[in-house]
Amino acid sequence: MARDRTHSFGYPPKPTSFEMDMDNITVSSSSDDDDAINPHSRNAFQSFPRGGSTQRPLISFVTNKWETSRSSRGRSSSSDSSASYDWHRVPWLGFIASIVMAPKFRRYLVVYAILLVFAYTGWEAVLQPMIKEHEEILTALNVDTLEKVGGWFGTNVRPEFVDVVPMKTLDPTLLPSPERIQSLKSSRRLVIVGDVHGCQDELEKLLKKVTFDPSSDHLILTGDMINKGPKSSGVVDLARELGASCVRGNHEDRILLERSDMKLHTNEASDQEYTVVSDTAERRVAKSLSDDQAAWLQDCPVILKVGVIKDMGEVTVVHGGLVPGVPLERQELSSVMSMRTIDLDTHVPSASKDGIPWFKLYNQYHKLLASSHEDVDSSHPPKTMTVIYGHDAAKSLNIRQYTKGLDSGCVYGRKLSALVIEDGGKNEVVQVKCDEYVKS
Ligand SMILES: [Mn+2]
Repeated sequence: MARDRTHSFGYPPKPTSFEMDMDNITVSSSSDDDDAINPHSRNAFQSFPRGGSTQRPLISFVTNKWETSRSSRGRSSSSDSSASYDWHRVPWLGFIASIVMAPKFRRYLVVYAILLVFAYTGWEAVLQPMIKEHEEILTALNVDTLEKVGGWFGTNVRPEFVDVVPMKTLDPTLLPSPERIQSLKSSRRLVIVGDVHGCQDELEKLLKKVTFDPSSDHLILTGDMINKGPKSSGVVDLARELGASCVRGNHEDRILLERSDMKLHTNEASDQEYTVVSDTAERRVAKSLSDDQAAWLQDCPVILKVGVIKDMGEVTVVHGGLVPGVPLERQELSSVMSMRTIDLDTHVPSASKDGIPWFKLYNQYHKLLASSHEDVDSSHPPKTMTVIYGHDAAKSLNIRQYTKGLDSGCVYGRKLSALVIEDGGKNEVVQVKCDEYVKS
C-alpha cells in the first residue's frame, strides 16, 4: 500500500487524467509511449486509491508555472515536509529575503561597500589626523598646560646679540593710505618680495610686471636676497638703488659671519692658509661683496615693523617666523631668521622641517585672540599681528589669514613672488617664472 502511494505521487498527471476520465480509461495517458518509458505506470493507475481518507486533494498537484523562483518551490515542498522553514510565514523575514535575493540589491550592496571603504579611509587618513592636529594646537595654546611643561619659549631672557640689528620700524609715510579713493591709482604701494637668492634678472622682471614706481612704491625684501643664485651683489645693488627695505635672512647671516671670519683670519699673518683651504661657494659670495654692500646687508634688521595696514592689523616682516604670544622684543633672533616648525609643549621653534609648522600655531593663536576680543570689546580692533615671511621654499607660496609666506623657490626654477599692498589694504600676489639655478 505504501509503495503504491509513492507511485501515485511519482506520476501526478496520470491520476489526474484517471480522476477526470474515470469511465474511459483508455485515453491518451495510457499510450504506448508512456508504457515504454515507465513500465509500472499501468500498475500505478490500477492501484491508485479511490475515495480513501488518505487521498491527496488534486489541487496540491497543481503548480503555478509562472512562479519559478526558489521561494515558491520552497513553499510547495514545505507543505509536505515540516522540517524546512517557511519564510513566508514571517512577513518581514520574507521581505528581507526577497530583497537580498534580488540581483539589483546585490549590485547596490557592492557599491555601498565601496563607498563605505572610501569614507573610512578618508576619515582615517585625512579627517582624523586634521582634527587631532587641531586639538593638539588648541592644547598647546591653553594657558592651563603652561605649568605642566615648566614655561613656554620667551619666558626667559634671551642672550644679547652683537653685530646684528634686532628691529627697525618702517617710515610711516611709505605706507599705503587706509582708504582707497575710487577710480584713482593707489597713492602708495608696498611691494614685498620673497627669497631672491641672487636671481637679479627675475627680480627685475617681477618689478616690471608690477610696474614698480620708486616715487610711489616701496620695496621690501623678506631676506635670503643673496647666495645660491648667480648675482648676489647685483641684487644688493638693485635693492640699494631702489631704496628698498630688507630683513636679515639666514643666508645674509651666514655670509656676513663668513666675511667677518675671513677678515679676522686675513689680519693674522700666521693664518693665511685658512682662506686658501676653505674657498667654498659661500666664501666666494662673501668675498664678492664690497664693503658698502656688506654694510647695507649688515643694516638689515631681523624684524621689520611695517605698521598698521587696513584689514591686516599690525604687519611685521621677518625671514623665518615668529613665536605667537611672545612680544617682538623677546623673540629669539636666530630663530626668527630660521624657524619652520614649533614644539607644541614648550613653544620652542626649530629650523627642522619635521613637526608642526609654526604658522599653524601662529594663526590659531591670533584667531583665538580675535574671537575672545570680540566678546569683550567690539569697538577696538584686537591686537593681532600679520607676519610676512620667506624661508620656507618647501611650503612655497603660503597665504593665510595672519601669515603670508612668499618663498616660492625661485632659485630652484620655480617662481618669484611679490605681495603687493595698495591703498585700503587691498593686496594681491604677483609671480614670475624663474630659471633653475640650483637643483632642489
Ligand atoms: Mn632662508
